[in-house]
Amino acid sequence: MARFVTIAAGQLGPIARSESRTAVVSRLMALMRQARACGCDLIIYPELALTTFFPRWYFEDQAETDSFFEREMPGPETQALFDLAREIGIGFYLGYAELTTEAGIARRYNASILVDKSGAIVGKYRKVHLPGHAEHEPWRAFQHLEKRYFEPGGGFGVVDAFGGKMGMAICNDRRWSETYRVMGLQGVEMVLIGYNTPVHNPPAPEHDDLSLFHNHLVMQAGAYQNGTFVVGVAKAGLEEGVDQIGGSCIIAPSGEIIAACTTKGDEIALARCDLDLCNSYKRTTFNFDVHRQPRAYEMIVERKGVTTMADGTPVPRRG
Ligand code: CDV
Repeated sequence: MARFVTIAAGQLGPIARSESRTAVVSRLMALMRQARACGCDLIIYPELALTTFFPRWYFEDQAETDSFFEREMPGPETQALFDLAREIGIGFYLGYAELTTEAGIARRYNASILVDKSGAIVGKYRKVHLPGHAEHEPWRAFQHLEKRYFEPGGGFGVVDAFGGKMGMAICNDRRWSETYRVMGLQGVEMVLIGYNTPVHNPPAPEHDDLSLFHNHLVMQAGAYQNGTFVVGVAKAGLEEGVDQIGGSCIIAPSGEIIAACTTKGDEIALARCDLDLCNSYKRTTFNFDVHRQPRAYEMIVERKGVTTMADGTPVPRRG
């Protein structure tokens, strides 16, 4: 018997630094209503979806940095989104900056939650792969200070929700094959990913023309190699002078893109996903139990990076 879950990729256009959370939540609610009117069970929003992408600026004042973080979820401005989800019966994935206190110490994460149709949080994820740099680098056209403002999360879990096994990742995580494989080993059937990706990569401008290609390449490969749906959702367009890619899409376990946004603004792309389509891949080509050879992969967890280049020189750092 087919297990259908109807998905909306809820892409956002730019969010200005001056835009209030309440205004952003209204935009999210408008997309949510459209998705539900189209019969969707779940809408996926981007990374850090409640504010502008603040790691592009260097702040010395902690209070200024913290103004972009959520201290509670739902909080006063986000409660309306949870209320609407429950009222109309739709779930959502939401990326946001999380400020929490553990043993009296403030901790900051680039986080996402999965909320079910009753408005309950059923999954929580903290971004593992934080790109960019920790110190001010004025040579860049814009900063990417995720390594300064966040600490990495602890791993990739999978939850039973929406009739299947759902996993989450955030932006740069999608470029790492380990992200998908760790969830693949837990039987994941749908990986939800929000992102903010500038077209221009200051340390490697030679990649700029390939940014949309790389976006789809990694998510399509992750889907196929793990027999899972992947949903990638952008915050796109010209945000505070920085052009960000769109390319939001829904990918089947075959690796094929089955729905995609066509603008760089607020837009939904829809797909009715049969989670049982994962089985054909999980039981044959990518039957891990039958075909994987973990002993041959030991180096993956034993070492972090390449220690030397092929010619014996240390690996140089660029960006
Ligand atoms: N928000 C991100 O993680 N962005 C990175 C950029 C910096 C390359 C990404 O992987 O898209």
